[in-house]
Amino acid sequence: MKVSHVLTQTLSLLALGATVEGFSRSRNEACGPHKPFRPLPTSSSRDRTCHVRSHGNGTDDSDYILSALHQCNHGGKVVFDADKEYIIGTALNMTFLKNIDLEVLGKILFTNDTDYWQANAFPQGFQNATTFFQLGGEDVNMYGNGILDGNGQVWYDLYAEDDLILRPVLMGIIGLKGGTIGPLKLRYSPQYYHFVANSSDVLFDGIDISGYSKSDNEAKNTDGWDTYRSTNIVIQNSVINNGDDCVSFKPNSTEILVQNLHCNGSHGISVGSLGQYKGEVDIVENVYVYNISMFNASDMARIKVWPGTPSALSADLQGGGGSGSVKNITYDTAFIDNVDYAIEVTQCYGQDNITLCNEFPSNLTISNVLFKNFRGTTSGDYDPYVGTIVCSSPDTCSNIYTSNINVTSPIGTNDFVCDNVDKSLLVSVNCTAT
Ligand SMILES: *[C@@H]1O[C@H](CO)[C@@H](O)[C@H](O)[C@H]1NC(C)=O
Ligand SMILES: *[C@@H]1O[C@H](CO)[C@@H](O)[C@H](O)[C@H]1NC(C)=O
Ligand SMILES: *[C@@H]1O[C@H](CO)[C@@H](O)[C@H](O)[C@H]1NC(C)=O
Ligand SMILES: *[C@@H]1O[C@H](CO)[C@@H](O)[C@H](O)[C@H]1NC(C)=O
Ligand SMILES: *[C@@H]1O[C@H](CO)[C@@H](O)[C@H](O)[C@H]1NC(C)=O
Ligand SMILES: *[C@@H]1O[C@H](CO)[C@@H](O)[C@H](O)[C@H]1NC(C)=O
Ligand SMILES: *[C@@H]1O[C@H](CO)[C@@H](O)[C@H](O)[C@H]1NC(C)=O
Ligand SMILES: *[C@@H]1O[C@H](CO)[C@@H](O)[C@H](O)[C@H]1NC(C)=O
Ligand SMILES: *[C@@H]1O[C@H](CO)[C@@H](O)[C@H](O)[C@H]1NC(C)=O
Ligand SMILES: *[C@@H]1O[C@H](CO)[C@@H](O)[C@H](O)[C@H]1NC(C)=O
Ligand SMILES: *[C@@H]1O[C@H](CO)[C@@H](O)[C@H](O)[C@H]1NC(C)=O
Ligand SMILES: CC(=O)N[C@H]1CO[C@H](CO)[C@@H](O)[C@@H]1O
Repeated sequence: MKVSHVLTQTLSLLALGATVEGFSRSRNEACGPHKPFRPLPTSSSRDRTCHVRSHGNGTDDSDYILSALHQCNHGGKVVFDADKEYIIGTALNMTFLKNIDLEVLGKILFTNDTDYWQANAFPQGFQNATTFFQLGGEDVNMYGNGILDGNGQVWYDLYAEDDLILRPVLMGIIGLKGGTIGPLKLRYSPQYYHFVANSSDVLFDGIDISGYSKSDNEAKNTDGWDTYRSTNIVIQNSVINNGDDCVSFKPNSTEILVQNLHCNGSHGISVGSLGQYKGEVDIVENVYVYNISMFNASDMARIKVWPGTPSALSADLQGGGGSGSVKNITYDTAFIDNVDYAIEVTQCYGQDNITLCNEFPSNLTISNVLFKNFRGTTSGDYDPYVGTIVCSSPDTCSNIYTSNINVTSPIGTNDFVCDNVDKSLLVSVNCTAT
């Protein structure tokens, strides 16, 4: 039964991917079954085509790419040919794009020159994130089902030696207003697969993410998407095989719709972490997450907020004390298999000492959250618990609801840890511990 579920899901994703292959100019029509918070703008038509040349001998093709983009900007289509491999060894600032398509049929490979990229990748000012390129502007579509390969192995190995190295994000979507990204295959990102910042009205559709380390050094922080300072974003019909958040809503993500995802090996669909930086105000508001299949993960639905006082769990995981709010978040319809927690709400992120956490309640409030229609089985890692909903004080959370949560552990228990929340609103959840 499990197997047939996986097959059906995969087949339906393939079918959906196929319908966008021809590329629909109406981004809004391409969204389904739920529509975005605000209608997405329609793409203008393209009237000319530029093929990107490649050296074909391992030499950096960046100049060829930039010249094709300039030639076909304002109404054209740039094609990365099917039979070619393009090498990118230069950080590309592609924020000048307007009314242009990038059709990636072949493969784009980023060089393994970690010294160059650490010095030249674009710093994005959030969690030390840098990006190989920044793609932005207005009305930009990138599709074709070709491959972007981040050559991650050298980075996974280097990070194991020094966790302060700056690993580039594969897809930097920075300041994009109106766009469709996908179908595309993304492989071996050194860090997150997408960083989406300062962007609005963007649809991600038919993204296939995969890339594991071949050495003993894990591929870490390989989030599928991190959204930041962005609004009206849709992420749908995608398959994500990774080792960190499948999708993560970072500070100032609003009006985000996520639907029809198959996530495998991840940390779930996460709000946060938020409140990491003292003095900053983080807002995540109006998020709808629908129809997620979550396999072999630490969490399905997760809201992670730092406590009111700073802490340092490790060199690159430290923070706390920031303020803000998480409001109007819905997780509707989820199937889980081998997932540690179906639901995890914490305001003690990054802090192991619960006494200390409760002494300094989070400055970031959580309200109007709904989890409904969950089914499946956990991993058993937290037996007898299958979820935890814990706030740092009775005043920092309000209106957290659950309904139709039918999740059990492999030994048949359905216990939840619930604290500092109104348990009368937690319908179908078995709060047995505080
Ligand atoms: C790669 O090809 C270009 C011509 O496209 C040539 O100028 C360059 O020397 C070649 N580099 C190598 C390493 O073969
Ligand atoms: C990227 O290009 C834009 C213009 O398109 C420019 O305003 C911006 O400063 C550039 N950013 C970097 C980091 O070079
Ligand atoms: C980096 O890439 C070059 C060119 O493809 C290759 O010759 C070299 O072995 C690679 N280095 C590492 C450390 O993988
Ligand atoms: C986003 O825009 C703000 C304001 O213009 C700017 O300061 C910031 O560098 C931009 N990029 C990111 C990733 O926030
Ligand atoms: C999850 O990924 C593993 C590889 O790490 C693969 O063997 C397995 O089939 C995947 N499962 C699902 C349900 O996608
Ligand atoms: C997020 O939005 C809040 C409220 O508008 C603002 O105070 C804060 O500076 C923003 N944060 C970022 C990182 O843009
Ligand atoms: C809250 O989110 C829902 C979608 O889950 C949306 O329909 C509604 O308009 C949002 N509420 C507000 C006040 O924006
Ligand atoms: C960012 O990098 C600096 C310097 O390498 C380091 O001190 C800091 O801990 C890093 N911050 C994060 C959030 O990784
Ligand atoms: C946890 O925090 C409390 C309150 O600040 C403190 O008394 C206690 O020693 C801390 N425990 C550990 C293990 O650090
Ligand atoms: C919960 O799910 C199990 C199978 O996973 C099913 O047998 C049972 O009928 C479901 N219960 C409800 C109340 O939906
Ligand atoms: C709640 O959990 C307890 C302890 O595991 C169990 O005995 C009880 O049957 C559960 N209640 C429901 C309604 O499932
Ligand atoms: C900026 C702000 O609101 N800071 C407060 C965060 O919460 C701690 C206690 O939990 C207060 O001491 C701070 O003043």
